[in-house]
Amino acid sequence: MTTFAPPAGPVTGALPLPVRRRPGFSLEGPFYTSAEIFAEDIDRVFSSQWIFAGTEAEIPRTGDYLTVTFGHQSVIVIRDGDDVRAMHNVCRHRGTRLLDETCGTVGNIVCGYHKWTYRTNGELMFAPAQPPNFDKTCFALRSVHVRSLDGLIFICLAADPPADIDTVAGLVSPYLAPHGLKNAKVAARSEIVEHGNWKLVMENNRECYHCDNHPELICTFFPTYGYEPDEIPPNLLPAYDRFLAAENDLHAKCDAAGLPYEAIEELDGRDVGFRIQRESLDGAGESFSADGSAVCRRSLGGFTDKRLGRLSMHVQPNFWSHVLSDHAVVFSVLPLTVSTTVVRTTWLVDAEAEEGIDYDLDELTTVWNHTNEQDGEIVARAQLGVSSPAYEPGPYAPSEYQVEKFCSWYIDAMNAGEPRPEPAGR
Ligand code: 3BY
Ligand code: FES
Repeated sequence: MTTFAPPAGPVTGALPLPVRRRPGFSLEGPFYTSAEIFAEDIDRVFSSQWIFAGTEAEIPRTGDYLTVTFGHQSVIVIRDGDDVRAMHNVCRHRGTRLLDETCGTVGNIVCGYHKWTYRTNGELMFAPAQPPNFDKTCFALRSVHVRSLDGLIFICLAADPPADIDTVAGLVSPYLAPHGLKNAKVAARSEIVEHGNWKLVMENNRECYHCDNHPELICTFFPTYGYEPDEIPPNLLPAYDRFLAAENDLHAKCDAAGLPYEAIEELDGRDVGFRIQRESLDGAGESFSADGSAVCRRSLGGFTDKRLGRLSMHVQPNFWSHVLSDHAVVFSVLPLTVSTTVVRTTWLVDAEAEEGIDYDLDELTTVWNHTNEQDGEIVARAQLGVSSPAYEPGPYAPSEYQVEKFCSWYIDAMNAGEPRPEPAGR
């Protein structure tokens, strides 16, 4: 638990360390508006902790790659045979950015400037017109630590990444493995730029206090998310009754199928703050759709029962996901500038599922496309408000406890993180 020392004044200019906040209250304005704090966010948080990069399903064949770009960092995540590798997107000749696209396929990685050419394992294989004694082995791309949690790829740029990831991998595997995400297929991707600081994007995701802004989502996502039973507001009591009945049904199914559903929640106080839980969905209980029925005819994981709710996983600082019986939707949040943030959404279906036969792309993506757009507007308005001199931190409601945990994790990460860490590898 952070001990609250009243801030001496607003945090301005160079970052005074340790950073502080008032527990239970939103962060002070400069955390969302200061270029100096943004630079520290990139170095102390995004370059020091494990961050979500994408899914193995996006890079099934050797040479398939993703780029993950945040602040001044850019990383290539690439398939190399059975391995997933990650390396800085920085040429070892004179530093040029190597790959510009967010995803694609290469035979080798060729720098556009002077054609230094790297294998998919990062080794330099060709550097034109160098002297005979030039030692290519000294100029492999700088590697970045990478871990796949049952198909969800996390990277860490620190030389010595938090070891916590192994514990978390073990805890979440029984939940994730049955869905076979590694062998899923990408049905759709979207990338939007939200006009707000990345922390506003994450804080918004961590609560459902605002969920009446999401008419499509709350057709199936119970808006009682985050509330204790005795805190349910009167207008949500009918939904809560449906939720309790749906939970009973789900737990019976999961017990019969041997699927874990209990929440594991360690969102702060450890390096890899995370939460995983299987929860029921409203309506038909199968998927994100207007009536809750499945939007893909093929099951993701070979389940015969479609009414398996949503397996949801959150990892600090930049990830959330929902894995359903018919598809999965995963999100990554990548800070671009102090007031702009990329939100990537990827929809996965079974590898054998065929568009137009098993699923309709619009039906599959409509709920989260609408929800993302609505959240983008919320975040832009939040950024405007916190940028005003009139803004002062306000109190979180009890159902916003995961926003509190996010902020607590963030403050701890800022205070623990190393400024400008040396990249791992050679
Ligand atoms: O985890 C999620 O995706 C949801 C969506 C709305 C609020 N949040 C808790
Ligand atoms: Fe890449 Fe010269 S900077 S080959």
